[in-house]
Amino acid sequence: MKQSERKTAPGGETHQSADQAHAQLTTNHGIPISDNQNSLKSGERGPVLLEDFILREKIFHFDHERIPERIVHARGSAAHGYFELYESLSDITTADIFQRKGEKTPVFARFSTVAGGAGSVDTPRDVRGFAVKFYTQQGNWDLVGNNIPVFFIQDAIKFPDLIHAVKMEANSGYPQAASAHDTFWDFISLMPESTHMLMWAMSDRALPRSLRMMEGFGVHTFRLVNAKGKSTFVKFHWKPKLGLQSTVWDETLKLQAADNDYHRRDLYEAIESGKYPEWELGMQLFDQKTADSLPYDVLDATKLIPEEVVPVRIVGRMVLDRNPDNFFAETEQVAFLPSNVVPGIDFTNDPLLQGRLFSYMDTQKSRLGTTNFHQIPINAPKCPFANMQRDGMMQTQVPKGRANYEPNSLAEAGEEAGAREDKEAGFTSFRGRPENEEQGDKLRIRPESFADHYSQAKLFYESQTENEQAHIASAIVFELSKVELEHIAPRMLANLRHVSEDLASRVAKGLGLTLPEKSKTAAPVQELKPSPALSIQKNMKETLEGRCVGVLIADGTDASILDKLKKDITKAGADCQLVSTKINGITLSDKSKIKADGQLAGTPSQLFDAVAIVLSAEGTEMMSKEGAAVQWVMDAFGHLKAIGYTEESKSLLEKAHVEFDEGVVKVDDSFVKAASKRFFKREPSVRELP
Ligand code: HDD
Repeated sequence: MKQSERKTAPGGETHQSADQAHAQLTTNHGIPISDNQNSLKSGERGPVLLEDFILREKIFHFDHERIPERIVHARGSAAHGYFELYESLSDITTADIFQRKGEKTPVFARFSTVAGGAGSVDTPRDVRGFAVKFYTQQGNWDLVGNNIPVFFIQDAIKFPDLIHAVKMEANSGYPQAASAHDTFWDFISLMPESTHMLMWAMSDRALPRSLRMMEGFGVHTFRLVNAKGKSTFVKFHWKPKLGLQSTVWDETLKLQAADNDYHRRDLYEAIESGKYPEWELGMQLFDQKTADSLPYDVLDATKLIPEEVVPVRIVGRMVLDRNPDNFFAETEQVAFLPSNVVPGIDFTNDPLLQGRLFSYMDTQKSRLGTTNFHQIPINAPKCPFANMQRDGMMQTQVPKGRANYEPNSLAEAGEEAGAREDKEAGFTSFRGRPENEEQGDKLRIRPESFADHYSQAKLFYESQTENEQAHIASAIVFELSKVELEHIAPRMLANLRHVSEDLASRVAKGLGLTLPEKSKTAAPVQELKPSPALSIQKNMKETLEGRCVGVLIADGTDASILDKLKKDITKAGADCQLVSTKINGITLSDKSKIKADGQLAGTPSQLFDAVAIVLSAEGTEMMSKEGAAVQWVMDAFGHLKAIGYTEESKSLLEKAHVEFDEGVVKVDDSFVKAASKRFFKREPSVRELP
């Protein structure tokens, strides 16, 4: 019998009825509903009646449940939390959030991919959005950044072109969530200013292991302004407590098949289990003199300032400790606006930022349908707010009185007079520099200081480890191999020669092409000192905290070894997940019965940071005949992970062609230490790198 049939009694009534445990079911207009199972018909087998307002309202609402997805960053996951200030910054800024040491400010953070639609996978090669709404006592401050500190373009007027080029192609509607196609590389190869960010996008930064293990950046140079009106330039950084970690490309591809929601689930489950994700907020603070001394323009969003040049000062931390109650109401409806700054924080003339100040407000109107989107609870400030703006679609506030204009003298008649401006505490824009370049002629022009498109791309490449450089080269080879128009790859190679001759020739070799002449540059390429802070591998934390270890078990697995292993893994701050051919009734060596967390066929090893194989001799024999088990071990090895094993399991490793290097250890005390890292040195033995 079908579920639906079981629930419904012969008369078409359900067994449920409104009682103390359930609120009364009503229409949206409060009319109680007696039957939510059957539409209103004329006769038992007759036609459905138009009169059925209960049916019509339900279907009407359902038909309109979807709103336009974000034009970019459609796929995202979010959480609530707080920001806690480590030290007062009152000497640098009047921003209320930065005044009182130890004070906590509520936040809502949303992480996203850029190119894919709302239902696309979590793990494509892509930039990740890192947007934080701070509900400060002086209004909402939105820091809408990415996990990459620079951007593809310098001027907002190119943003629609960039996004059209990277999204699925206009005629065919594919590829979804992938930059490996003609139009992206056509555009990029014609836009040398994108080369620096391209290096980041082709690096492991675009393959984060977890949203909890990536950095965030405000990208633009902003200003902090103090009580004396003095401005300090600032670049914002988020540093993850769990350290930086990425996956390798083959693992990423396989993750797309293993779990569509890999990052979303990881974030949600970490918070549910009380392992609250945490980042520290850092600031690069510098003055005009420093800005003028740098060999690039701080208003150019394709440039970063190496941490070695201007250090990052850590000023507080963000902890995400609560999942949204409702995905749509919160994660989908949250509206970030780079124009949301609070007194004490201000913009610079970065032309990309200036364009964003318009774009986000505009997009909310088309997504959320009304200028009153700020009244949706997730968007509303948590401090009082009042002005003379009125009405509009979906107005939910009921302002009292007639003070909907200003100035008014209604107070003199004892009437409610409404809110007034505050000359002292109100937002005042920074006046600009005395020798104000804002007073020039009207021009559609890029400043000369934005002309250098390759020096920082080169800086980034040269700051990577050898293994990371190889990953960049192989990513470009992979992507360009998908490009069908034959004139695009040579044009890209001609540009890459300015980044690095080594990189260009590796890519050319990988594509089977000869190196073309160098392209023309608008400015000479400078020698900048490499910045070790830009490499993931040079800064990786050796830790198992926040990670997940998969343990392959079967009937006969040694109970005491498994028990100790589980304890060691948990003690190191990681999750331990048991994987077997069946979920229920696994009988261990001591005859105890346990449950596995995942069935082998649906729980491949790419879901784990390290694996252990704890099988008896019979278990090993059985698993050796199981293709998925052999693949499980083979992939863990190929994805450069630690593998722990028991003596009895050894032959399964041999069957999977595992080479016994420093990352392959016996499941004893040394496993947790090995599991705390990845073994990049192993890579040349498992795949050819360009
Ligand atoms: Fe953007 C969304 C980050 C340039 C126009 N952007 C969006 C989101 C992030 C960023 C994280 C998702 C926010 C969320 O979770 O809801 N965008 C950036 C960064 C940029 C950038 C770091 C460069 C430094 N963006 C940029 C430009 C424009 C836009 C130059 C337009 C001129 N971005 C948008 C948008 C979106 C958006 C179309 C889509 C949904 C939304 O705003 O709310 O307006």
